[in-house]
Formats: sequence, C-alpha cells, structure tokens
Amino acid sequence: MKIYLNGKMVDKSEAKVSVFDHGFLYGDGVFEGIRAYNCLVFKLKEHIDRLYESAHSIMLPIKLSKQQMADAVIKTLKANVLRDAYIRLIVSRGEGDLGLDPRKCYGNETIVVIADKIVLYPEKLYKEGMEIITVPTLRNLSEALNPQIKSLNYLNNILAKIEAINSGYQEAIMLDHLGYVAECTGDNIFIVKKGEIFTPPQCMGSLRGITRDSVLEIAAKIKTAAHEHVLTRHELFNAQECFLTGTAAEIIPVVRVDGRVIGDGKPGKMTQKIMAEFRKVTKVAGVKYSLGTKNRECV
Ligand code: PXG
Repeated sequence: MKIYLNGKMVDKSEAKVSVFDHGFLYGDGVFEGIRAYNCLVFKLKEHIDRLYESAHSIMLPIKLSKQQMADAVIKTLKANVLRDAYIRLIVSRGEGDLGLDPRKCYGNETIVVIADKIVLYPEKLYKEGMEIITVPTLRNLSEALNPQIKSLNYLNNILAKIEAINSGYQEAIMLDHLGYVAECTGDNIFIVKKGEIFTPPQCMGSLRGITRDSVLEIAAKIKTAAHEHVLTRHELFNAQECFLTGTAAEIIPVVRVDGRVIGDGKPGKMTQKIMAEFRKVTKVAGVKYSLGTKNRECV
C-alpha cells in the first residue's frame, strides 16, 4: 500500500509521523473521509471545501491549494490501483514542541492521504436494518468545539461509540445539551413521517454531512418534502422510518431505537427509495479518474 505523506508517495511501512506532531499530541488537526465509486471520487470538491473550512476555523494554514489537495487524492488512488475506495485525508498541525502553542508548528503541517477499503457494517444490516440506542455522552457544545470542525479530536464520538458497544449496539444516538437529537457517532440521522423527511438542523450540534446533503438533494429530486427540524427521542420512537447517513456507512436503515420498534420493524419504502437514488448519485456526482491502460475497467 502506498500512502501520500507530505508530497511523496511512500510505502505503508515508511509512512511515519513524528511523536511531536501535534495531531498525535493533542488531536490538533482536521480530516475528511471520502469514498470513490468505480473511478469517481464522490463529491470530492465538497469534501475538500469542508476540509479547508475546518482548517480555517482552527487557523491551520494548508500549503497545498485545493486543486493540489484534490490531485493528491487522485494520485493516491492511482498509486494503489483502486476503483472503489475509502479515502482518509488528514492535515495535522505538524511537528512542534511539547507545549500547546500551535505557532511552534507553523510551516510544518503534516498532510496524509490514505486510500483503502472499508466495510463498516455487514450487508445483513443494510437489508434488515439496525438497532441503535441513545447514550449518556452528549454531543459537544457548538460553542465549545463546533461539530462542523471535523477535527482529529474525536473522543466525544468515541466515548459515545464505546457506550453503544458496551450495551451491545453498533451505533449511538447523541443528544445535544438541551436533550434534542444531534446525530450519531459517525453519521447523521433522518426520520420519515407521513411521507416527509426530517433531520436535525446542523446548528443543533451535528456535522453538516455530505451524505446528508445528498439525501436532501435526492428528496428535492423525488419531490418529497424535507425539513431540517429539531427532533426529540419521542419523534424518533414514533417515526414511520429512520435511517442514518455517512460516507463510511452510506445509508443504513434503522428499525429499532432504544428498544422501540420503528414503523413495522423493517427498512421502510422511502428509505429504500433514497438508498436506490443515492446509488445513482454515486455514479455521477464527483471527479473521475483513470487507472490507465493496464486496468481496463476504468481507463
Ligand atoms: N457526523 C459525524 C460526527 C461524522 O463524523 C458524519 C456525521 C457524516 O458525514 P458525511 O460527510 O460523511 O456524510 C460523520 C462522518 C466512520 C467515520 O468510521 C465517519 C466519519 C469520520 C470518521 C469515521 O463511520 N465522519
């Protein structure tokens, strides 16, 4: 496996970062998770724009232009001859000293692109739906660490994930400090009620997910009303359908929340329709690349 590390393609065994890197010492940095489908990097521009917004917010200057960053992603996919992939783009503050002061790192930011395969959940869950629970760990307060910043500090989400796993579930619902539904540990959440779609507004402590945006676009295309609206657990329990969206998980139906059966306990019709429409979008929305003549599938 070849990794892009600070402008060079290096072997996985040589892809090493300093123990003084502030990404390692403090989680000081930003990242993106992106997917490629059949030689098309899905919504690459949107992911790169979000990466630069996260970096701007934490005052992390990136020496690569957005185009150079996109080129680094494509180069990594080509070097690993990957048609379908999960791409992790990481920019950390870089090497500094043991203090918090980010100025010690300036000009040293570490840029990494990893392209690999990921299967988050077994196929069965996509067909039959998953069961999730609400956990005690609240989503970070926007005023403390804004969830729009996709930072390397994911402990808030990892703590929630641990709580879900300890209770025998794979994914957790995180509430905000007022008790409203925010999102899951790595996914946004949607419900369907009376044929309309609802998802919490991004200002309620959830990341503005790129898959979430795709679902809102799909809803407009299939002429289904979609609302960004605060949601309580009561509304989840009494929804007709529920599903989660994220780059890694894609779209996954939810059939039980905190022990309450959602709808008829099976993935709903609207969810299935949106899953099918999403498949179509992944074939067209993004940046194409070629694997060259040796790999004829994607020339
Ligand atoms: N909320 C949070 C907190 C996320 O981390 C999403 C929503 C979905 O956003 P996108 O843009 O991907 O539709 C994410 C996604 C994982 C994993 O293993 C997911 C994410 C990051 C790291 C790992 O599922 N981010």
